[in-house]
Amino acid sequence: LAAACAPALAQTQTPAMAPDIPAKKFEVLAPGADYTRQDVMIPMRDGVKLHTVIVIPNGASHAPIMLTRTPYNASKRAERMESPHIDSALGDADDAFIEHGYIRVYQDVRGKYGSEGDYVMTRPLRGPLNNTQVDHSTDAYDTIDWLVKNVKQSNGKVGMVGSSYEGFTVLMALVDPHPALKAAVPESPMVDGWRGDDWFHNGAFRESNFAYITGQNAAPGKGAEIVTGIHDDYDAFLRAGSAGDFAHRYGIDQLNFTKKVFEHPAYDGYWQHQALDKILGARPLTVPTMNLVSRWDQEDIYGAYAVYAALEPKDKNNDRNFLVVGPWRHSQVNGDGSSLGPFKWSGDTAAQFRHDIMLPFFDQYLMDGAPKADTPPVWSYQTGPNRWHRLDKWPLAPAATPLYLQASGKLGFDKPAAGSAYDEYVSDPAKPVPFVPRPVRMGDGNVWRPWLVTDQRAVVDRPDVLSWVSEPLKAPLQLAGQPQVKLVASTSGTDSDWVVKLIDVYPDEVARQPELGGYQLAIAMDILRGRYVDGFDKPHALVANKPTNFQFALPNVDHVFLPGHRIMVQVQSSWYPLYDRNPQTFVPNIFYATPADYQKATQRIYHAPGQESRIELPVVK
Ligand code: PG9
Repeated sequence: LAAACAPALAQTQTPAMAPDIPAKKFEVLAPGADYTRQDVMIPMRDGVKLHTVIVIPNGASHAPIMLTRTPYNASKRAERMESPHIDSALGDADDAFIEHGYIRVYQDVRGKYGSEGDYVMTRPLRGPLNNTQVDHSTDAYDTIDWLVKNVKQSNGKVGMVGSSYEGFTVLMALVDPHPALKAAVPESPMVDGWRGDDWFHNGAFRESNFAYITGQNAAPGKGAEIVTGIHDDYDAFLRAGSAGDFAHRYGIDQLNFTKKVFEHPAYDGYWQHQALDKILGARPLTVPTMNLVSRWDQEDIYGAYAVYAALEPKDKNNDRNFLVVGPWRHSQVNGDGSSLGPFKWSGDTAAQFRHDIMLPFFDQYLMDGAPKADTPPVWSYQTGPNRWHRLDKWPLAPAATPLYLQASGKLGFDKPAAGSAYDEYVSDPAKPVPFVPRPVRMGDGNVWRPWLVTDQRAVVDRPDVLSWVSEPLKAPLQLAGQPQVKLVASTSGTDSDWVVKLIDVYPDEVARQPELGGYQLAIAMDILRGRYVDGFDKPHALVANKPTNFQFALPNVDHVFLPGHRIMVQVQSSWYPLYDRNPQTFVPNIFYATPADYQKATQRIYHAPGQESRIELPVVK
């Protein structure tokens, strides 16, 4: 009866059961859009295709191309917002390129996100470590070749930019570069993962990497997260034991990259053959390159200076090799650079760089008919006075002015007198010094990103942290270069870490910003794993209780200690859990140290005639 009463079905062209999800990718129309986006698969010389997003502003013609090759999902980089407007779709980092009508290209590196092929972490160059026919240098070459032949709106000139891993891919493109690659800005590039970039610093392993390694290697797309169920990373790592034990407990040791790291704890061929400063230093410099790094770069503070130094002798006409250092944390150049932690700068220093320095630099080489840019050889933000300055070279001064540790916690430019010969502390691996106040949350950006400017008062009173401090300065003291640590120290164990911090102690009261009263701002700090005292590829046991010269460089500084401020040096033997603990007993491979290897040790820092612990400062006279 119901069927008999139902109205007759109208005749339509779309049957009720036609599938509702189209077979062909659906594109929403965006009337009024000011750009088009193309997703293409670009073939490499071995047949593997790489997913590439090309964003072309409407009306573009003879436009330059700006390329970034990323392991972090190319699609997302052109999707800040779903928007018909190019400046909403691309990120802040691209504001300058949008302003001048660049074609913006993002590509997934091989094996990540939309790209085919095998992913190998920071894939080494073809050679001793890579017997395939492809690397990031060939992939960049093949990509650029395809872009200039296929993107009809371009003028055939390509620039490359990117930070960190993306800075590494910029540098790789400079190895036998494609002739259409006309200028490059590697930002905080990962250059040498052992000496002082992501994985180790002077042989001490950075445990923050475990989260990165699982995030990056567990899957071609977004990887996995480590789930410890422990709020404080300090506890999570300490309860596990060695770095190897931690990796095993959470299954991270199944990943090949973890295995590679664990199998190469020293600076052997695996790391040496990947050191990009050495690789680039051995080749001609043809592409104008602006090396950029952040002053408080918590991930890659080493590499940009090393590449700049390796290329500088080739830059005979001062027109190929440049250096920019801003008052930033890692990659902050691509966001808002007005402040870092409680420190406020002279406006948005990152936007100042992007618009006033980077854009004219790229325009000069990429934009048809653009004027020559007024690019300083070195553009550096001097902290203390807080201002950019243009320099002819870097460093301005050699590390030639010793600042001596003295008795009674004093610090000064006079050699220590005879008397008390050393200070000592007990370093207990069961209670390592936290690198930031607990609870330690390394995955929290608010903790991790600005951590290098953390107030060092957080640890100054621990019995296992020693400090030496100068009188308040009567005149400004300008440093511009790389301080060198020369520590005369002994341990009652047979291996030891040495952490040394150079600190600007603010006056007791800072009326303009009261929270800075007495602040202990580290302007340079780093760690040395003692077993490498005679060479990074020559680990050996230390002789217990023997005063030994431990030497290493601190990160570069461009800083003025202002009158009324004091200089402080802090020394400690752990920095946890950012750096894995030294068991203080020599073992062949610290990744596999057993609980019994972790022993308390008495550490002595000498300040006696003939045994002068000091930091040699690059003082500008
Ligand atoms: N610092 C990150 C990284 C670079 C290269 C290798 C591993 C990590 C990054 O920010 O990309």
